[in-house]
Amino acid sequence: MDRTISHVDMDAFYASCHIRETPDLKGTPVIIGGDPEKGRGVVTTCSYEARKYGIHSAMPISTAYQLCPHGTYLRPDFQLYKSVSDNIMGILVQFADIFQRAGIDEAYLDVSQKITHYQTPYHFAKAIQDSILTHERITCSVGIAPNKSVAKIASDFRKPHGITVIPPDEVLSFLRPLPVERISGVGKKTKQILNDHGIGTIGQLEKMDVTQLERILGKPGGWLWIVANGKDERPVGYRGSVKSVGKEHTFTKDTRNIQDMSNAIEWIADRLARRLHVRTMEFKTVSIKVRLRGFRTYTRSRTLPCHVDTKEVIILVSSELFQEFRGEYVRLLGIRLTNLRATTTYQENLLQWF
Ligand code: TTP
Ligand code: MG
Repeated sequence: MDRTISHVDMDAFYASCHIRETPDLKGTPVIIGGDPEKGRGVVTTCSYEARKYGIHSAMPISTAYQLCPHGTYLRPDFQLYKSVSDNIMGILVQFADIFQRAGIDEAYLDVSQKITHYQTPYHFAKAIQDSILTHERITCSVGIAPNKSVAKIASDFRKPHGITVIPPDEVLSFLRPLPVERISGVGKKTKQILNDHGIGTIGQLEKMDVTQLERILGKPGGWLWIVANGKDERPVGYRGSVKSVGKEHTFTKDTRNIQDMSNAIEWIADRLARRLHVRTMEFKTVSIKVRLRGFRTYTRSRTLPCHVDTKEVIILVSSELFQEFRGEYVRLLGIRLTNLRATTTYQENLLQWF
């Protein structure tokens, strides 16, 4: 059955994060890099206005400065990028049947079901762009195609703030004229080897004999042939070996105040639920860790009848497990979720169990 896959990639991500914090920078050349004051290091990324001056990633800052002395040169702020990224992933996951974060500013979404609720794929892509722009003040580019590698090439096709939709019967005609380096993973070296063999476009890759390609490039040759022929069938999904997610809170002063406890539980549950959502995972076991005054530490767990992913369940179960410690002075409270698995199926509403 045909799938519909979307790849979403933020435009000039690091630069866009700074611009959203300082709106006066909007529409101006903004360059993020190593050590701008001393003119050392390289450009990490830059706004599209800076790209007009010929500035690009990996260029020495000193060269960038010569090209555009009036640009704004900023040091990276990774905490900012991480928090904006988490928020964006939280939005994107809601548009996906299956979600996969693929980097700080990009994600793959299997949208085969969800997209059918929209008038056209274009409207769906526009809804994603509008939602991220409204809530996070960042523009992004969206590709929609029948598989991951084509969706990725498509999202890059009309940057910035672009939408490119490639229906199944247009995959090959879309790919054919593009240079081989548009395929994710084809760097300078691979491009050179292919060019040396007279292969410049994806269309030429498509027509090659796969065994000959493997002779030239080894195993990656076979993979490039699959991509060029629109036959990438990799599923969207989080590939990682996360076994559990947990978070702890240490109170500034030992407390037995019930409100302090429920605030802490709610805060931790919120963080954990978000972490699960960006990975599209669900849990079955909730454990709490309680450290009382005098460093006595206890853990309690409960395994639920089925997998779930909601914050409300984390709060309910943790609060119940905490009951036996009511009245004690608490120093630290932690919650851990285990028995994780990828969310692929419709979730039962577990709240009915309580
Ligand atoms: P990219 O998505 O490759 O680049 P970008 O978002 O800045 O620009 P584009 O509009 O072309 O997508 O990478 C995302 C972020 O990752 C980028 O803002 C900075 C960081 N990055 C590096 O740290 N090193 C690098 O070599 C590249 C390419 C990006
Ligand atoms: Mg990007």
